[in-house]
Amino acid sequence: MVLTTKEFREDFSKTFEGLYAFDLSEASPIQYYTALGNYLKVYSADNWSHTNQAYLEHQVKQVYYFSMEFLPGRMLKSNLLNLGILDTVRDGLREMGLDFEVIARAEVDPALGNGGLGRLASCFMDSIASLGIPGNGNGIRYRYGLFQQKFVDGYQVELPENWLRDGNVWEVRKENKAVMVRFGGQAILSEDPDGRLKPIYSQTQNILAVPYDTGMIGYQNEVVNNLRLWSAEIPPEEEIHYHTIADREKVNQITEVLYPDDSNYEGQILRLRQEYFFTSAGVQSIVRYYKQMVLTWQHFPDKVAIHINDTHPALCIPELMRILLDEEGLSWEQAWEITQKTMSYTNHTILQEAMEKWPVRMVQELVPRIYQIIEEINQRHIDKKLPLYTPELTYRTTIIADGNVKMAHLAIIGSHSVNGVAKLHTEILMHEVLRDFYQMYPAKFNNKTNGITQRRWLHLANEGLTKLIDNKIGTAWKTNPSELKLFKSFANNEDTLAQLAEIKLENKKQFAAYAEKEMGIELDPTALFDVQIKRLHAYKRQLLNALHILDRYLKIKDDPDLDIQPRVFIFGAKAAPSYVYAKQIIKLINTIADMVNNDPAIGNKIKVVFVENYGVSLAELIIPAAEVSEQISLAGKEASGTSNMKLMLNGALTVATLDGANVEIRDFVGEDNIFLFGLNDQEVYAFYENGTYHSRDIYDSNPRLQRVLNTFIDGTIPGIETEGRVIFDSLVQYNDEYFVLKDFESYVEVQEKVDQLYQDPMAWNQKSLLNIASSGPFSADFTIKRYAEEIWKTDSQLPAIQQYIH
Ligand code: F58
Repeated sequence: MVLTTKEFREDFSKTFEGLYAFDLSEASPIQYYTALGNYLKVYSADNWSHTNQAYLEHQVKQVYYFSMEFLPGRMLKSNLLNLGILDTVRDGLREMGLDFEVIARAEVDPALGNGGLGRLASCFMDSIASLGIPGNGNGIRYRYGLFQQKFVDGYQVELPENWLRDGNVWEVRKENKAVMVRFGGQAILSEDPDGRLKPIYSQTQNILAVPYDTGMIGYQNEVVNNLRLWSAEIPPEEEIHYHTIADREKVNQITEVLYPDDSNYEGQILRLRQEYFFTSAGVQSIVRYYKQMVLTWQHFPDKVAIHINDTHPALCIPELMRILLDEEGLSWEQAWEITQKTMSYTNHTILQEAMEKWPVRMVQELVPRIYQIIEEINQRHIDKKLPLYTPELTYRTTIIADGNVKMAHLAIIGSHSVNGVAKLHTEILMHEVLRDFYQMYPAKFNNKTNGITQRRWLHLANEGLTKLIDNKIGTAWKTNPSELKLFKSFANNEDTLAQLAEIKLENKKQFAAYAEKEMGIELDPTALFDVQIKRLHAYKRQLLNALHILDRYLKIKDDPDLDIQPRVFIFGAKAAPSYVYAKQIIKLINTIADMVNNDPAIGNKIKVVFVENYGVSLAELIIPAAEVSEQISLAGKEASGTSNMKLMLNGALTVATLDGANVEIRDFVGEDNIFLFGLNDQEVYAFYENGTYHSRDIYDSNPRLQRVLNTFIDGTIPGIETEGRVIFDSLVQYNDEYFVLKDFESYVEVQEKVDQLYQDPMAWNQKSLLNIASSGPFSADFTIKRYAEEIWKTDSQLPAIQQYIH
């Protein structure tokens, strides 16, 4: 059934009047948006319930993707696209005299994640539904999302993100599906009448976990999967025990706020509480669902796959054990076999400081029964491995060590699959970071290079480019992204290259309009747009980018008539509020921006734009306008990266170290179409091992770099006495942990090559086109296919679901 604009207008008007009881013409954008959201919920309701029905009726295997974070971005447009009615609704609204873009912008962008890991989870939700794979997300409904970032005098200031202020049209509260999560108290083991040891709980605190479900709509395939986010509440029957506001607050606190750290694990008990809260709630609801199917427990792994997105949900493992042992009466051996077969784990980082470990005392106090189970898992692991490996190796792999519970060890031991997120990253896990485990369990290890959904990052974000590709190669690439490679045959077609350039220019103008309106910075849209967008972290080396800008600045100051390619340097980055050094780098870059942007001697030759409050929505504006993609982390440190893939898909050329997925980007696009520089991971490791890196020597021997670094401390950059000194010292005095100085020379060299190539627009556009055409392999659809086939063993259920239609 094809929706006509007339039908849409009628139904939409009815929805609107039912909601607001007044005439459409008097409403605000948020009201139109809310009405549209409600309309869509009704429009897709049948598909949602049919999908559920099909899964239950056919008793298919389902995957549950447990993630502490989901970063879905605004959902109105993507839901319309996936439902196949984007154009109809847009046209219908226009006929009613309404501006669709204004309405779409009224939606808040739910920032329920920090960065790459959370966004990956949401790209995966889109692909799982679009492939018709029975899959569910499981996470936390934070009352406040990641802080809003403001700049005050160049400093980052954090404001609360009250994303639920206007309500959330997409979610459905399911009070009838609530479960109880137990914290604290004591768990005393005693024998039950059958002689089994069972815990008797006393003085526990019981928290009600209430799910809020959101439909994950597949791309034009009638599938609607489920994202379930849990909220903590006082159980009504226990209200009587909560006497003070402080007591009540403690319960609400559990799901109150997202931890804003993207690279340091947060050792606070509230974080652990959050982790157990959503894993316990999720696992309990899975078990309840499974029991409807009346199957024996042995079949559990044939029907359920639980995926642990980094270690934050690793308590799924002892939680499933607890339920199987204590509530369902299985033996340890049976329960353990089921648990291992059910669980799989993805690692997203090799940074030591990001590895979660919890003090034993904390775990014992917070979840005593879970701790007992972890202890038993640990003991059995040791008993099993000691006869096979040296004691040293065995003890290096224990879950409990030095008074801590190591979550990665628990996740690896309790899962049947462990994967990294790019080839290089997986290699580093196998041969460096997790080599002891790789020796014990070689078959568990596998790679799943990250991917992105081309629906959001190309169709929706870059409609101009989408149309061009459609015109040239047809639309089959939308469901089979490998078809994008057909676009390669236009690499020598001048007409196509000119169109590509025109689209890019248009996108640049749109970003320029934003910069002008929001920041008062005037940009020349014909300048080269150079983009680095990602969390602010020393290892990602936004500093290296800043050094390059300063190097150019000094060159132009020396010779104001210098003929140099004008560039706009665009940054978007939030720093963790407690990460002082990262915040100092923000202040530094903002000050450089002020200095450079307002210097008449520089003019349009350099502009620096540091956008405030970078997130999914801003990424959708920036990425289509980008020409250079900065992927300049120290080799070996970035697990994969995903902005590298989004930028490539939109025609940016990558300036990169051989890190994370950049390596695979190089492999697909070819060495001639990417700008590589810097140390590789082996060279970095060699420096670590032989301790021969001395950054001061580089400072002393390189006058060009010296001059750049001196601007931090000699007053050239005004008003950064403190920050400038700290950063200078970190690089020169304290031996430059991330080899910024070491890579400087080759970085500026490669940037000169970028400038040269840009002088030849056709050559540039050709490489841009080849990047777009080579980005198909990074579609999350492929990544998810591999997860489904190789790890989860879930099958697409499109026919089963579609049988319900009509
Ligand atoms: C990121 N990790 C990796 N962690 O840094 C990036 O290379 C990779 O592409 C991406 O995952 C997806 O695999 C990341 O974003 C976090 O934000 C965690 C959030 C919770 C606390 C610890 C860090």
